[in-house]
Amino acid sequence: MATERTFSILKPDATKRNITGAVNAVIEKAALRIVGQRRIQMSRAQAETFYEIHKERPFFGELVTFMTSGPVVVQVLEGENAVARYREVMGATNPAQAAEGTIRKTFSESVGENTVHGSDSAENAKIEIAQFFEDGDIVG
Ligand code: IDP
Ligand code: MG
Repeated sequence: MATERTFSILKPDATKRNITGAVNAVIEKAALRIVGQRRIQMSRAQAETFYEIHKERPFFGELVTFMTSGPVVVQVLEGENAVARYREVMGATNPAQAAEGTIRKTFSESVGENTVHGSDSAENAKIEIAQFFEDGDIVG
């Protein structure tokens, strides 16, 4: 299995509750290395572009409103099989269905406000990283 990178967001429910360090501890314990990290306020346009794939879904408006409701932390994570590994560490989209010990099971309060984003493929990881990071801001 090769070392790869994935894109992560600590969502506004995480910054609001001041638990970004606690979430990062879970990420690092899972042998994922935070090689890029920046705290930003996402604009509406950025959130709409980022979640474009969901624009026909009934929760799209709610999702964009949530993602712009406060600061987020955008991250690049590096490790063995990082895309799949991070999806495992995050847990199911709905925290009620997430496995014990996952970030969403431990920290999330609803399917919408579910604390973290992680890319679902290596191809999307590249696209998502490029939306928020310059090459020089990732130091592996
Ligand atoms: P994922 O984040 O686990 O990949 P997706 O299905 O790609 O899940 O959905 C993107 C995001 O949209 C979720 O993380 C969550 O914040 C939000 N979302 C997904 N399903 C619902 C829903 O049924 N109601 C409200 N928000 C949702
Ligand atoms: Mg997704």
